[in-house]
Amino acid sequence: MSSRRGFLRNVLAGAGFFASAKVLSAKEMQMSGDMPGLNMKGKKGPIQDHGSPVLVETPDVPNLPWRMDGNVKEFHLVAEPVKQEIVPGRIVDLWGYNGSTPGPTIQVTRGDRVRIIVDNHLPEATSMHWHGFEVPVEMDGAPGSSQDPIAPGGRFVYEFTLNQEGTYFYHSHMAMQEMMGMIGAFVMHPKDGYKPRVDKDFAIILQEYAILPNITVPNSMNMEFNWLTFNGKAGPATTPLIVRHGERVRIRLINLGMDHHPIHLHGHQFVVTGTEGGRQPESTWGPGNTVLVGVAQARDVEFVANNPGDWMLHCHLPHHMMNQMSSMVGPMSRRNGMPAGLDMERGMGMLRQGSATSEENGPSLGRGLGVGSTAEQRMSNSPLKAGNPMQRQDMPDMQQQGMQMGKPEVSKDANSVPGFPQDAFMEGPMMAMDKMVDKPENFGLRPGWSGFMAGMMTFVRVLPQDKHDQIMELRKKQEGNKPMKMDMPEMGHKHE
Ligand SMILES: [Cu+2]
Repeated sequence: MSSRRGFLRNVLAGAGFFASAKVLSAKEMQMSGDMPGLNMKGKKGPIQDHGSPVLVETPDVPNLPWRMDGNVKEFHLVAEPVKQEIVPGRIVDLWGYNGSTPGPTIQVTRGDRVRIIVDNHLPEATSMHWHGFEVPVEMDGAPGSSQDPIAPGGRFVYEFTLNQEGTYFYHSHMAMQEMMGMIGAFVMHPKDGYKPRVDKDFAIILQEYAILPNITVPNSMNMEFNWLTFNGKAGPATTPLIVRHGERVRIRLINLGMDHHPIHLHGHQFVVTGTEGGRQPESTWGPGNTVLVGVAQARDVEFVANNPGDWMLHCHLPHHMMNQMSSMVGPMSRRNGMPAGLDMERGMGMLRQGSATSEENGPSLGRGLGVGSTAEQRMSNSPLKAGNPMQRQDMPDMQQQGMQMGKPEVSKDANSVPGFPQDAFMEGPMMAMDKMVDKPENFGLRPGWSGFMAGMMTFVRVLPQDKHDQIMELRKKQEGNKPMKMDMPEMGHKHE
């Protein structure tokens, strides 16, 4: 049996794993593209450290499989509408690739000749840009100037040789399509690993959407956002990064949206080792624990996971640590609530009549979720009723599904305190849904943890060997229950 590490080397060397496969349909690719445990190399593998890089894991996002055509690594991306569950029960209409947004992660090795077939299954034209790639201009994907846009139902075949390494990404070059989710990670591995080598390598794509509570389609015109995601999931639905105590870890952060995100890690200092332009010289690495990932940028951070525990990793903008934020929803969701100036639609900058550039809409369009709007008045959200006002009799389903509906902790004079309520009703035991987001990676977290996770939040779980292995076992078991899974660690098995 070949070691996982040996296997990984084969994968990275393009050993033609899919040599016998035809170009897969989007659905098949989605299934086969999920490569569980690929990067779970044994710590004591038989092969000594020769510096070969570890495969990147993108939690909640599959890897894109390829086939070898001669010496060309051939990938297939389908631009298409996707339905995505960003938190339990919240399924939204986004656009992405191969059934997912972010699209599947592409991984190649420096020097690879790469072909990417892009099919457009969107109702409008698109174009694929390879962000930061040093490729011939006709492969750049700039619509109108370097190529004709890809018509609906059309195809464009990109092909180039890559002599770069680092954290890159691909995205539609239609601006509004970017805001519908059309991006994916593109990792270019060096031929030999970097020193010091990392044991775990993760990628996280930062995205944001403005979606009214009562509909499923993002308002890509909006300037403020109420759904903030890591790899297409908002906390607590994000999947924690699982590492062993003592391992060296790399996290590749990629941002495509309207905001810059200061990403903060608890319990550790890290160094920024790379940007969207590749690896930085070691002489530039300085310690930090928060890295600002600007729009269209990538940042690689590395650290030694020397502090055991379940550590938060999150964007530190307060509004980016919340879900479905909208100043109008609270008051409007309660009977006898006080008027708060605007209804939800207008509060979120949605058009009710007229055009986007009309006199009445032009100046204010897209300006926010109601906060700061001219009609906003100073007031508390609404008086609390006697008894338990947050007992959600209207949501029996949620409770059956495991939403924990406990009593919020509120002081007796709460209503007389200006500013109340703030976090009491946005976070905490009221919003816990541990069971609804149950998965191996969450195993053993403190009960009620999920009530405090929202938006761009996840964990780096620095675990002792036995706990780590336990989670990996659970993960393996769960993968075993999935249909059409690929048994990646055992190279003898063929794709079904
Ligand atoms: Cu942020």
